[in-house]
Amino acid sequence: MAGLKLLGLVASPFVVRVRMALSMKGVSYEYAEEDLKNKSELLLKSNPVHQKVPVLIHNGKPICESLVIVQYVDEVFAGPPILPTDPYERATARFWAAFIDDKLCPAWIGILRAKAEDERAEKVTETFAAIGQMEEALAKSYEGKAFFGGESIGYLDIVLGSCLFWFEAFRRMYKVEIINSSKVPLLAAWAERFGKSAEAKELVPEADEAVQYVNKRAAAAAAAAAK
Ligand SMILES: N[C@@H](CCC(=O)N[C@@H](CS)C(=O)NCC(=O)O)C(=O)O
Repeated sequence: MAGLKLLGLVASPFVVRVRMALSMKGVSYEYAEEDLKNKSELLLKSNPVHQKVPVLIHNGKPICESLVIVQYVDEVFAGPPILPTDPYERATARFWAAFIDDKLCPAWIGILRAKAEDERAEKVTETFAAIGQMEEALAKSYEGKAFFGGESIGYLDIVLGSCLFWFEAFRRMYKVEIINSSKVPLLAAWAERFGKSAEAKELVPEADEAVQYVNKRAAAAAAAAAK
């Protein structure tokens, strides 16, 4: 679509959310991959506050922050609703999306950034605690539903589902199983359904993408340290 451009990063779960939302609405757009070590002028100008991807630029106007962008896409483009239409269900979905971004994401990203084993162990504990709360949410608020969105994928599914390829990468890299079927059976079953969905198959990268990203960053850091 003319006038719609996404600044992104293939390995970013936050970008994957936006790509899934645009796809659910059947909207086409121009995609530009950013190099976070050498951010484009357009990114710096479009998101001067955080200087992060994703940024969606719609008719020259930037929209920043993945959850805000997904809600914007839902409001602006025709097609199936992404957020629930019922106000209470919408509020509940927003509550859990905020929980994912405020509690779960900092914990699992902390596993990646940890400089020492004890710090990593602390972040693993925090991640399991947050995942445990998501399991309770599934049991209480989403009982009997295939997805958080009901019979099909919706807002919370893309918010959490966009992180799953990183969780698989963690299983391979650190032997940490964030979604373990004996500890969080409902989430594990949901993750399996999500992974098999057409939306996920089309737009969620393989775990290899995350592993390669980590290896590339580690190699760049080692090269910088050796200078
Ligand atoms: N809360 C933001 C997080 C976005 C984010 O952390 N993006 C990362 C890539 S995964 C980024 O652009 N980092 C650049 C930087 O920190 O300099 C959102 O939901 O959009």
